Amino acid sequence: MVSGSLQEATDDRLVVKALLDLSAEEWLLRRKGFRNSEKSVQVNETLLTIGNGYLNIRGSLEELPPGNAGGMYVGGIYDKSEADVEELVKCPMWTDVSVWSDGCKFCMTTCKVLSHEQILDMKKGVLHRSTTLVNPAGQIVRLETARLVFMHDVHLGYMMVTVTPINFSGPIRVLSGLNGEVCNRGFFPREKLKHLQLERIERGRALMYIEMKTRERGIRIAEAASWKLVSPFMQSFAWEPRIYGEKFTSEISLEARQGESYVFEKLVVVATSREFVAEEMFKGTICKLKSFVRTGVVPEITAHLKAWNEKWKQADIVLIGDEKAQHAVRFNVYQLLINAPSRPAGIGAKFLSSEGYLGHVFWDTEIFILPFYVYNFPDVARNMLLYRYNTLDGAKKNALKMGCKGAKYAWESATTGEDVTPRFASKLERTIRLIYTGTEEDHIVSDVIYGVEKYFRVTGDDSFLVDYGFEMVFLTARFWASRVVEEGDHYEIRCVIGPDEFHEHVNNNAYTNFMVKWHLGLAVLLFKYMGRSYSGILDDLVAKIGLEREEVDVWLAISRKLRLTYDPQTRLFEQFDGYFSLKDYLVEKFDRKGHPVLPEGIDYSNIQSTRLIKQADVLIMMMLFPHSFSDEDKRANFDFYEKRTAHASSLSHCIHAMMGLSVGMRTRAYHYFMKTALFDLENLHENTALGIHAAAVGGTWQTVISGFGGFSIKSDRMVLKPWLPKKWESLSFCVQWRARTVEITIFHDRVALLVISDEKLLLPVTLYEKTWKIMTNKRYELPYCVVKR
Ligand code: IFM
Repeated sequence: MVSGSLQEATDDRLVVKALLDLSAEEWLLRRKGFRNSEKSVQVNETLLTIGNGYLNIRGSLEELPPGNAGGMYVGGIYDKSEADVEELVKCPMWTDVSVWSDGCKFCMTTCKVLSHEQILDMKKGVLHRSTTLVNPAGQIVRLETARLVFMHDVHLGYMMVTVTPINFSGPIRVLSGLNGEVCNRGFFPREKLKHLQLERIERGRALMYIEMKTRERGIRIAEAASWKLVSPFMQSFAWEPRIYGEKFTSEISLEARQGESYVFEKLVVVATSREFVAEEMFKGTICKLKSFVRTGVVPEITAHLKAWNEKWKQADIVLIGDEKAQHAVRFNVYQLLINAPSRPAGIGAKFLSSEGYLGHVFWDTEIFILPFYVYNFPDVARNMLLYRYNTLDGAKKNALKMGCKGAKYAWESATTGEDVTPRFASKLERTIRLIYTGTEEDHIVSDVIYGVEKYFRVTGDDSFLVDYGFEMVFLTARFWASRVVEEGDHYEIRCVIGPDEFHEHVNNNAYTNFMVKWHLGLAVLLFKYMGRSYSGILDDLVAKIGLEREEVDVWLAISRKLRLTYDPQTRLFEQFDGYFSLKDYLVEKFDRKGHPVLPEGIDYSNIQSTRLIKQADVLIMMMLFPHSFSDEDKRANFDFYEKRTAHASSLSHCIHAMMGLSVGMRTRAYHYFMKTALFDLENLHENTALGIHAAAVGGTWQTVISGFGGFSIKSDRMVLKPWLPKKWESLSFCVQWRARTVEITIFHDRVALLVISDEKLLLPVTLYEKTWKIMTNKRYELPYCVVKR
């Protein structure tokens, strides 16, 4: 008979085991061996990032080997101080651990590494590490760690550290603390930028506390932690807390016995002054830690595993027959899951995985990343769009600064929405050159509105439109009306940069102009819709932003008469005025990784005078509005522009994958899909050290769902035009559409479909050319034949 407390202890052990046992191989990302190179260390750190959307932590080794770029980032915490512009702040670290024996630290670079592996368990959001080291004195130690931040309570973190002396007995010291001595990496080589200043550092009985404040905006970040030896039970060991300036170190020393494993646990709380008023920070954070310590980690683990399970239940994509693609897709979905903001916040171009692009928010967010959340977690999508609403004041200032009206979303956005694009290219591009994107890459304004419309179309969330969306659409439409130039019987937009950033200061970029045409048309429609359905609210809004009927008439006129150059003979859209007169070169050579090599004599100083482009431009316009262009037009433009694209941006491949599928260039499409899906896993642009390419991650999801799955929503119906590569036996995914759950499995000849809803409804579904009516809550298998192109 097992006693109550023994039973509880056994149950607790089972819960911890459920967390720490590795999931099946397809859910793991393994990084084996150690290469003592800065690049390799940092690539691993990026790939092994853990997080929960509130805070993310790079997968740095606990003892922080030379060349590391470890860091923890909390979404939305930016600071400028001496930096050129605001940047995402590196926060105090709590994952540092070091093990010492005989005055010698066990470290990857001063010891011999006998074995080493880090494993990211993507199913549970846990990072494992197992390393065996031998120090110069011949002492062998095995160090095992597991760390996570909780998904259900984003303020909590946990780490388990196991130290085993393999061939010796004697004193060892194991140190861990709270490290406020952190700096951002800065702009120039070896520059370091300090964004935090110490507010309070305290120790209690077995507790540590640090509170720091951003230097400019005064946002406080507090961390409280407990660090304990939990097994074996020992009568005598020493615990010594020490404070060195901005660093708290808690040292446990003990007499270790050969072969015995010593297990330490760290429980952590992270909070900011966005959750607690400054005076309550200390009390609030410490109380939370105490209650965490009191109830222990087990209930949190249970809730964490449940939260991850639910996330994967919604977002997992099962792709039978292509292990490599399956693993890569899981990795990309994992990234999207650990970066979902639980409060109104933007998502940076590198997620929260690093300081790359200074943590700024670009068009990547609405065009590449948002669709995943719209279709899987509409609340998260709403939070992302609320960030844009909350930054409208900044956007108004941006418009004013350039002598325009209304609101202009920033090309690079941070706290306020005022443009924070750096004026110079980063040191990472080696040469210093002026950046014009902040003043010219204005398509961002309509990209944000594209996100708003997509969110509304898929979720049907009228309240968002009423409370925020209408105002966003109208103020940005007003910006365009003041930005365009009237020329004879049409309108133009001059001096812009389109998605192809090789060509600056161009007039009438096709993508920009098409987006603006659509945006102004939408504003007119919504104005009418508001008049019909929300006349009272329209009156309030009209009063708030001073909107006049005549202004809306002007939007309609501009939308109709904005220039777009299309040649009916060739079916080509000219990317911008004069593009077709530029010197023509084709991309014909590729390097060993398959990247386009620029033709001889062409480099970034003269590429502007050629037709070579950096990334999809006209093609992204066609991808975003698939129903607005004929198959022939898509084909002609794909054939023309693909040959001239350098794919010098991670945003390019997924667009080519989706467009390739829509024009029947399926082998090319698969090639581009794998490039996108493996972008970081294979470090394709050699810059994964600087963070995850969030747009490629979102683009991977889109390519699977809208590309291979051929899934889209067209007004009241689902439209499916699937195509599976030969080796894929099936593709299964699940989406949310107007509070319904849609489960889809695609085979080569049929689609299995189930729409789960609280209501009994008959819904139209178009599968290739045929439209079916299906009942909610009933499983269907619909046959189809792939349309040949
Ligand atoms: O937004 C992109 C841009 O299109 C190309 N350069 C990188 C930016 C951030 O990802």
